[in-house]
Amino acid sequence: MKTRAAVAFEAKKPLEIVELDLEGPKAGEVLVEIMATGICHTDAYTLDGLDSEGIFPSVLGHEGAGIVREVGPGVTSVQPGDHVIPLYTPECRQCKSCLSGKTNLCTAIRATQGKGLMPDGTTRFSYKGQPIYHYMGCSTFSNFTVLPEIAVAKIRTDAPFDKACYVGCGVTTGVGAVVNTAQVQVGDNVVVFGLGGIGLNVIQGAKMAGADMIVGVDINPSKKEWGEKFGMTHFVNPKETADVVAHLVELTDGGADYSFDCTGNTDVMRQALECCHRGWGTSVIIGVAEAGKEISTRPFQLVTGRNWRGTAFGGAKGRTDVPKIVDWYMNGKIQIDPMITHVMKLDKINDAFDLMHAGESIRSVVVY
Ligand code: NAD
Ligand code: AHE
Ligand code: ZN
Repeated sequence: MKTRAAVAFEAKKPLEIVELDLEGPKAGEVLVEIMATGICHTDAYTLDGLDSEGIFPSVLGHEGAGIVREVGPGVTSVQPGDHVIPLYTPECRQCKSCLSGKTNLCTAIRATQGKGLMPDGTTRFSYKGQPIYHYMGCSTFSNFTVLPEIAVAKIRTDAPFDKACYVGCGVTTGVGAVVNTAQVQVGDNVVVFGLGGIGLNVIQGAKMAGADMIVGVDINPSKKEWGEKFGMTHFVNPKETADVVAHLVELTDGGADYSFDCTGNTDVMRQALECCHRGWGTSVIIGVAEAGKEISTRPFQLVTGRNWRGTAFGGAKGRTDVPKIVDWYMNGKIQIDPMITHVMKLDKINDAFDLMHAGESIRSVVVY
């Protein structure tokens, strides 16, 4: 079949809207009509050529929601008409990682996914006879996409696609980092670096978990008002603060119980660790750093009891947890609507990247 898609032909170039050829689902795969997709900073990072796994030409996008239109042989868990969210972290429930119960990082298809391929080692997309690669196993910047059955979460049919798509990455990552990875407890003090599409979800997760102080840190002063909408109690602008770490340690009476990096900047990651409380504070890295960057600190920071952790997709097990997070939204436990600042059609998708780089959007969503 044909599908309209925004294709990343080359790094650092705008996406091009073209009609691609799409092969139907093979065994264990499903064809999904994407109804809406968010644009996450990770898409921008890959398009900017900063991802060591970036492959071109490809169809980016990993934060979508849509409807199953066709299933391949052997598919049993979803059927045509089901509403689904594509999962860049699948859940096969059979691999060593899934069976361990210790991680959400399913390994069933990670090797091919990282090469822009379906599990059988081929692509379903092509343009003028040449292969176009998949991205993070999702490729939601195409109106239709093919996904492995284990990489879709079935959600309720009354959830609006233009909001539910955000659960495909930003909401789950931010809220999940708090409730699954850090397991913030009532009364904890939390510091969040970077109040964008992820950081604001960390804030609302911390509020939901009953955190006491929720300190937001951002170099963009307009983020103060944004943080306050979701439960931030204090705001720090590093551009107006001589020693950010010392200031945060004093503000939190000795340091954060939990801090979160939602910037992808390795210098900020160090600050996030070092503002944690001596003896027990834990810093969770969410931000994705550009290829070649490394983190550092004095080992003494760890010797004296600070913990450095990371999280992918908020530690969420996609097929199990994503439908629950959609329920939290539908039941009013978490907010999504105010964070979706811009909605556009596919032909304006490059505007979403410009808005993000200018710090003018929280989330842009493309509606097909
Ligand atoms: P975003 O662009 O919406 O937000 C980034 C925020 O960081 C902005 O508000 C910006 O002003 C702020 N910032 C930049 N430099 C800063 C600094 N030096 N100090 C303080 N604040 C600073 O991006 P996003 O969509 O929220 O994504 C945030 C990061 O999380 C990205 O690196 C993205 O790739 C990553 N991410 C990771 C996961 C995961 O599973 N681990 C999932 C989604 C996104
Ligand atoms: N490909 C990069 C790493 C990118 C990365 O860390 N991705 C996160 C999700 S970001 C979503 O917006 C992730 O899930 N990582 C775990 C995984 O298995 O990819 C690189 O450095 O090569
Ligand atoms: Zn993302």
